[in-house]
Amino acid sequence: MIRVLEVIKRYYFYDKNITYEKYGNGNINKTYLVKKDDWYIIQEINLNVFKEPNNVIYNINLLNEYLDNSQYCFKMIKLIKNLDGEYLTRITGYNDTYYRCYKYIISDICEERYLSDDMIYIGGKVIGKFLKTFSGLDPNKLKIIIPDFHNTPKRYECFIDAYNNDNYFRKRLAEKECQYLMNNHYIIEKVFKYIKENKLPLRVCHNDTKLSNVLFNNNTNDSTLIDMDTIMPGYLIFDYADGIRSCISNLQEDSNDYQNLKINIQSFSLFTKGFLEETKDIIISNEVELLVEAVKVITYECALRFISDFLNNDKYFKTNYCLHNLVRTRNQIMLIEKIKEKNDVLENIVKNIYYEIKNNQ
Ligand code: ADP
Ligand code: GN1
Ligand code: MG
Repeated sequence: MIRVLEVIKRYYFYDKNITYEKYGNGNINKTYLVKKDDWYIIQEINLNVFKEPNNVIYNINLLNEYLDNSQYCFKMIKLIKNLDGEYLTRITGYNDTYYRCYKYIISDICEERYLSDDMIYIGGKVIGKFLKTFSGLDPNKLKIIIPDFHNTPKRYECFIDAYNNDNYFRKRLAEKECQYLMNNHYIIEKVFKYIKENKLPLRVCHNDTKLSNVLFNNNTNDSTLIDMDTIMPGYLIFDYADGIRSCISNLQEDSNDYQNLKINIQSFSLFTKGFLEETKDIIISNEVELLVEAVKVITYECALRFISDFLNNDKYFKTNYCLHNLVRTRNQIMLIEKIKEKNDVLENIVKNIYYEIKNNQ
């Protein structure tokens, strides 16, 4: 925490009455809320995850520059420079640490993170609008921040390695879940066949579109997409899918009450409607065809990532207790099962919404 004060001193808003506290429930970076007359967010970048913080800043600024010269009105967070005119503040010491700063954005979200129907619809629109806004920007101009981020077959290989090595003797606690994931590998086949055959366009994607990364404010244009660390070339279907994954369950992603997990079809419809209304002019039929498949893939991928981290002794995601990543895995496995049960219903909803939107054009 002492380092945070050192960081704050490097910004124009510092004075001796300033206060700061830990903030937010992101799984990766350390976030602090800084309060003076105005509020600010200071974040320590997780160097274990983001090996090249300069590349993260490069991508965020590239998108902001593109946006400034485009016809679209889209709200993205803007970085604040420190007193040396830099976007990254480096604190040297036994371990160097990197920080960045944003203005605090006031939003409608409450403590329990309850999402109303309106928010879910707007969430779909914000993520869809992001994809549309940057559809004219060549994704190859972006730096690759985390290679193979949504390469689920690679994630599967890492899981199998962690399982076989069992370096931390945790496999015995997760045998049932590991077997489930091995038996369900087929979930990813169709989507990755299309990717291998180049049937999906590479786009500028956000890649981390769970709805806690949207700050809601009444309508689409006033809501802000945050957590831009994983902006990279990617596939539209995964940005859709992770948004859906995060809003169709009645439970938080790490709830231990997963036996009572249910999915909300109304939330699925609302998010899909918002998303397709915004992407209708850019989305291609192969992408529409794979939307529901992608929801299963991304949920399966999350389960793989959580269990791999559990087997590797929790080095990646923040955890609050020993079985946290295992509970997250069980929760995602239950979500996969519920999505499978309703697969045909969900496919029909996507088809109907898409054709309705296209026919009204
Ligand atoms: P992580 O990579 O750890 O998820 P995020 O960038 O998503 O980090 O930030 C964590 C949380 O902090 C967010 O979910 C949000 O609640 C809050 N947050 C981050 N940036 C801002 C901001 N500029 N204004 C308001 N809240 C913010
Ligand atoms: C992480 O940073 P956060 O909490 O928004 C993770 C996502 C996972 C998500 C699961 C860079 O997102 O990929 O889907 O946790 N981000 C990174 O909750 O790995
Ligand atoms: Mg986040």
